[in-house]
Amino acid sequence: MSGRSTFYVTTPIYYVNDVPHIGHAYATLACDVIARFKRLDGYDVHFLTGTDEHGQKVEKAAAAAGLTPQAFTDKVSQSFRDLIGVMNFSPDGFIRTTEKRHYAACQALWEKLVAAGDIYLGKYAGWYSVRDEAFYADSETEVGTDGKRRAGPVGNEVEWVEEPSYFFKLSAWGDRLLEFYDKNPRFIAPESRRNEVISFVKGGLQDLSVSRTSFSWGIPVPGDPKHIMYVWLDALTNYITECGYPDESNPLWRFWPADLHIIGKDIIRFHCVFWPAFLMAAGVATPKRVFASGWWTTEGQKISKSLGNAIDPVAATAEFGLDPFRYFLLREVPFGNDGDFQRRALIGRLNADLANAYGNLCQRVLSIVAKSCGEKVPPKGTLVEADTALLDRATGLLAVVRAEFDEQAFHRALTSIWEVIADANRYVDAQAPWALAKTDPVRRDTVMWVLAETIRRVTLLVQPFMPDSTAKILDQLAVPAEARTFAAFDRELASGTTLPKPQGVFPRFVEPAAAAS
Ligand code: ME8
Repeated sequence: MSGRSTFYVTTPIYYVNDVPHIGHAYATLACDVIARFKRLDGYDVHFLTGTDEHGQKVEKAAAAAGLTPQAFTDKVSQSFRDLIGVMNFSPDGFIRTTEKRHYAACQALWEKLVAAGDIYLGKYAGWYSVRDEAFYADSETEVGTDGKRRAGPVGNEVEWVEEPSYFFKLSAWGDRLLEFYDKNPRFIAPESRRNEVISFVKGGLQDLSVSRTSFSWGIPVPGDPKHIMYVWLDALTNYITECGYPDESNPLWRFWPADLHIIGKDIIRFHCVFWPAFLMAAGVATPKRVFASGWWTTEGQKISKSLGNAIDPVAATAEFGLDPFRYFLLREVPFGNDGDFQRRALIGRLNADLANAYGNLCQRVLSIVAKSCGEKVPPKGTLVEADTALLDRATGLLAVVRAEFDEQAFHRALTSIWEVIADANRYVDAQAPWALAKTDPVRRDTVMWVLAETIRRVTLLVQPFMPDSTAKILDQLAVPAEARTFAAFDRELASGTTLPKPQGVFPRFVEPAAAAS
C-alpha cells in the first residue's frame, strides 16, 4: 500500500424510520470535515457512513408506510445517500445493514462470541424501548403522571417483553472494561461522557439480550434462525463489515481499528460499553476513540416529528448557501455540547464572520491587486516587522488547527483561524495600501503580497469546512490544485503569477422581508 498513516472515521449509521434532518447532517458533517482535514494532511483516509435498516422500529415504520421492510428501507436509505450530495460530504463508503457482506460479518462475529463462551441461551423478561431499540433494567424506568413507563436518555416509552433469547455475558466484562478505559484515556470524549460511562460500568453490568424472537426483520442467528440478532449487535458490526471482517486480507482491513467513531450522546452506552466488550470477546482490536456530540434543538424546542420543526438540510442549504450552513453548524456550538439552532444567530454569523470578516478581506485584497497590481501576484519586497508578524501568525495556525482537530474542537479551530482573519483586516487598515499607492508603490506591492499570502494560508485551513468557497478563493489566487494540501503550506505565492478576475464569495444575507421593503 501507500505507506501513509491510515485514518478511519465513521458516522453513526442512521435508522431508516425517518428522513434526514439537521441532527443526522451534523454527525456526518463533523466526520466529513475531519476526513477532508486528514486527507489534506497526507493521511490515507477512509470515511464511512450508511444506514441501519433492521429491527422492530424499522419494521413498524415500514408497516405504517404500507411497504415491505425491504422496499421501505431501499427508499429511505436513498434519502440519506441524497444528503451526501446536498451537504457535499465526501464518504469513501456507504454501508447498508441489509447487504450480504454485512450478514456474513455479523454471523462470523456471532460465531466468534459463541466460540469464546460468551453467548448462552436463556429467556428475556424485562423492559424494551422500540424507539431506542434498547433493554432497560426495572430501576432505569419510571412511570410518569400519564401512567406510561419510560426510560433512557430522552425518556422514550418502554414495553414489557418476555421471549427466549441468547445472552452475551456482559456481566463478566466490567473489570476488563474499566481497565480498558483506564489504559485508554482518550477512548471516550468529551470528558463528561467518560465519567458517565465509567460510573455506569462501576454500577455493575447485566448480561445483555442479543437476539429477538418476536419479529423477523433482522439477521438470523447462525444455527437457530428463529432468533434474529439484536439490532445493536448487528448495527455496531457495520464498522468492521466495511473493512472486510472476517477476512483480514481485505485491503480495507488496514483501516481497522477505527481512529474515530463520531456518535450522538444518546448512543454512548452502545459504543463505549457493548462495542468494546463484543470486540474484546471476539479477539478483535478496539476502536481508538468515540466522540459523542450533543443534540440540536430548534429555536429552543426539542426537534420532533409531531412539531414538524426539524431543520431540513435541503431547505437550509438552499436558503443560506451550503458552505455558510456547514460553517455555522461547527462554529456556533462547541462540539460535544447541545446547541440551539436559531435563524437569527445563523444570519448574524453569516454576515459578521463570512461576509464582513473573511469575504471582505478577500474582496478588498483581491480587488486592489486586480486594479493596482496589474492582475498579478505583486512583487514581494523587503518585509518589515508588521509583515512577518502577520505571516507568522498565519503559519502558526497549521499546528494550532491540527491540535484542535485531534480533540474534535472545531469551534476552537475556527476561532483561531478567524483571529488571524481579524488581524489581517486590521493590518489592511493600518498599512492603508490605498494611501501607499501614491507615496510608496513598492511598499504597497509588498503589503498586498503579504495579504494575498495570508489569505492563501488561512484558506488552505478553511478548506475542510467550506470546500466550494475556498476552492473559489484559491482559484482567484491561482493556487494550483496540487498545492492545496498541507504539504504545500509553505509554498508561497509566486510574484508575477497572473490572477483571474476577483469575484465575491460570501454575499451578505438579507432577510427576504427586509429586501422587499
Ligand atoms: O441511533 N441533534 O440512529 P438514529 C443532534 N441507528 N444529533 C441528533 C439529533 C439532534 N436533534 N437527533 C438525532 C441510531 N441525532 C442508530 C445508530 S450506529 C452503529 C447506530 C443523532 O438515526 C443521534 O444522536 O436514531 C445519533 O447519533 C444519530 O443522529 C443517528 O440517530
